[in-house]
Amino acid sequence: MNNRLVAFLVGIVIGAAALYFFLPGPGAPITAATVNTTGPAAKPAGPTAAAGSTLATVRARGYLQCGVSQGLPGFSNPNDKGEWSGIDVDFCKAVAAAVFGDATKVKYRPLSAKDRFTALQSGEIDLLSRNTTWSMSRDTSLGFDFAGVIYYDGQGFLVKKSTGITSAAQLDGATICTQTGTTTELNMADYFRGQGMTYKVLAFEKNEESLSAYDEGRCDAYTTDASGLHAQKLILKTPDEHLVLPEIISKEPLGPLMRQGDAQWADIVRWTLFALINAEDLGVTQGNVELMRTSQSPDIRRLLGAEGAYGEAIGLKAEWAADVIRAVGNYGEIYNRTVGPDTPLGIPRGLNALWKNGGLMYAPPIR
Ligand SMILES: N[C@@H](CCC(=O)N[C@@H](CS)C(=O)NCC(=O)O)C(=O)O
Repeated sequence: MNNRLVAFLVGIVIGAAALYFFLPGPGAPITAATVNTTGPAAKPAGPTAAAGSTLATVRARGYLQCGVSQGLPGFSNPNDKGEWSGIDVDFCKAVAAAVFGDATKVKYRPLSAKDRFTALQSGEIDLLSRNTTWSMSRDTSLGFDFAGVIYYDGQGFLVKKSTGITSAAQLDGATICTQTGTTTELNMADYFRGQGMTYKVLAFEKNEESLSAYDEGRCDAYTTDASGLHAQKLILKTPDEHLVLPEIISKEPLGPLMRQGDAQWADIVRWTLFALINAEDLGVTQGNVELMRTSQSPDIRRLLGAEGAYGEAIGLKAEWAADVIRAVGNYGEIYNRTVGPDTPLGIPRGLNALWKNGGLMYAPPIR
């Protein structure tokens, strides 16, 4: 036998042994290791969450690390005692209530638009709840999963009334202030190109810088999500002297997101959002949740853990959603408390009304 033939035969023996030891035999259990769940196209630069580990990490740490914005009234804003409030903050509390039965078990990590994604990818935070637009690249190549939409928004412009500008069509040649690391910058480029108009951009990493640049008259207009315009108008020196233009130039579905690759954690975050919306849909409120636990409605019973094993299915206790509603109320209550018509922001429900009231808020059923 020559050397090449020997090498060939040895190769066959080693290969057969490897197949014998590593391939599952007939009837062998199919485990995560034997099933390719990610599909052939691996993510280029995705995050590193080990499957199923986030819940265990959060429990072991004893609190949720929730990424929020650095200060945006109605969404996530600290008061002078350092207490945070807003729709994004309430969602952090909701997830803490779902996991711990205690909405105070959360720490807020204020993040700029630019830093938010690295903080989530690196594992510094468990969840990003920071007026973040769900876009394809964020959902795919950046390696995240969005839980759903907590606020349907769109981008607009703010101008000084004294400029006489009443429509975005009059912004040709304007200097516009905005924040870096946002969809805002990209949409603005698309909009002006599409309209055949030119513009100059003054973009800052810190929002307070872009807003004060606008307030000081260094820009003709300020642009961001319409909710952000309503929120930030309040911070300007003379809010009444400014006007939100009628045009909405983009879709900004804002939602909480987590690292891709941890299906259980994604389920927890997603179903916390759905529980808030379903609670409003079913008339379950912070005030009536105890009473509702004795309701005969099967939908309400399943939501509140009086029937079925829905909490168990996501690694939580039966009353997880009841704990969420006890802590923060339903979606409508959160909306009204943070950004709604009776708050300083005064934003009507609009697209964020329930589906049965002409809006887009619709959650899959718990069953
Ligand atoms: N929804 C857009 C914009 C989000 C954004 O960062 N907006 C700014 C302007 S409203 C903001 O939240 N600033 C507050 C902060 O940086 O803390 C996105 O996801 O890119």
